[in-house]
Amino acid sequence: MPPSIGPRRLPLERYVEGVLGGDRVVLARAITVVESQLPSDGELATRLLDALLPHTGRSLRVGITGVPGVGKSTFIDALGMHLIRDRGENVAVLSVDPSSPFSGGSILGDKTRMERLAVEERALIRPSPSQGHLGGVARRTRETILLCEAAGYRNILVETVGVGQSETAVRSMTDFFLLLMLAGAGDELQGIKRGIIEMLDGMAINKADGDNGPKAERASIEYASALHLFPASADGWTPRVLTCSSIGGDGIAEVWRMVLAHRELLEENGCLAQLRNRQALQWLDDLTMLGLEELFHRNRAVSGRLPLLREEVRRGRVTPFAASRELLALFHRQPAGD
Ligand SMILES: Nc1nc2c(ncn2[C@@H]2O[C@H](COP(=O)(O)OP(=O)(O)OP(=O)(O)O)[C@@H](O)[C@H]2O)c(=O)[nH]1
Ligand SMILES: [Mg+2]
Repeated sequence: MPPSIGPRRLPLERYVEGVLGGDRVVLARAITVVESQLPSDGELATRLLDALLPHTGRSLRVGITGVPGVGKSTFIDALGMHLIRDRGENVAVLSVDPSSPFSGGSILGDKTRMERLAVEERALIRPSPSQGHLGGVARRTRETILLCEAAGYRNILVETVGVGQSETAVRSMTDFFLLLMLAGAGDELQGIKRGIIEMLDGMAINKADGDNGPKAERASIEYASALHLFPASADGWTPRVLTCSSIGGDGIAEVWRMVLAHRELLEENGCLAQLRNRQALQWLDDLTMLGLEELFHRNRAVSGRLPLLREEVRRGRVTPFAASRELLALFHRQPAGD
């Protein structure tokens, strides 16, 4: 095995020791390795994850979604402070934001919305990897979850900023999926994709403060009855609807109690182990597909031909079917042709 490659990389053992010892600086550097798109970091990242894997899986992983402005960042700040101050625990906050074109992703700007958490010793806030498409971003978030777990973070909150596919990705790597909603914004459940409703374990109507309080209560009753129209999930859990105020702090502890109740149920009925198995299998599939995709795009023959073929398809001279067959044939002839 060659020693670690590239500038400013530590030897593998230093990362492993540092992460397991909860060293935040080393953890941050380890995350950078895992997020790196440099081929030379790939092997180091794999060995690091292999070494740390036995120390993962013990945290509570919660996915949090909701439309822009619903208060996700403010909610995470309040929940994080509850975990730290009231429960004496620690928390890592990650995000999946494949759409963000800005380096650092949106959570960086969000730190202003997580002002209390941002200065907490026991909180780690990590922005979304800013490059790449959803598959790559999701892969790196999943691996960052594992690094945080190995570093001793007991609670991992993953904010999804995108709407649509990124929810599915986050669902596949978390244990509890929470949707934040507003009372009276949009026409109740109709505005939300049915797919998202089917994925969630809980809903919290945020901004239940001031004049909005009674409206939020009414909305929670409506949402709860609407949720009952969906088939019960196989793990025996019935999604609950609560109200909260991320600014005032009311209801935040109750939301967390719901997450804990869900965890307890899944531990008792054995579904947690199944869930973790499903997550591992999903991870395997994602990694494999991603690896194939990378190989494909790195392939010289493919990348040389692709722009021309795209143009031909655009002009209607070649069918997409024929073009894709040609590309796959090129790839098939020499899969490692880079
Ligand atoms: N009254 C009230 N305002 C809130 C509450 N939670 C958040 N807000 C306000 O709502 C606005 C949006 O909050 P954010 O936390 O940035 O929302 P977000 O969902 O993270 O938004 P994006 O990151 O853009 O998707 C801010 O002005 C917050 O101060 C709440 O519980 N009550
Ligand atoms: Mg936000």
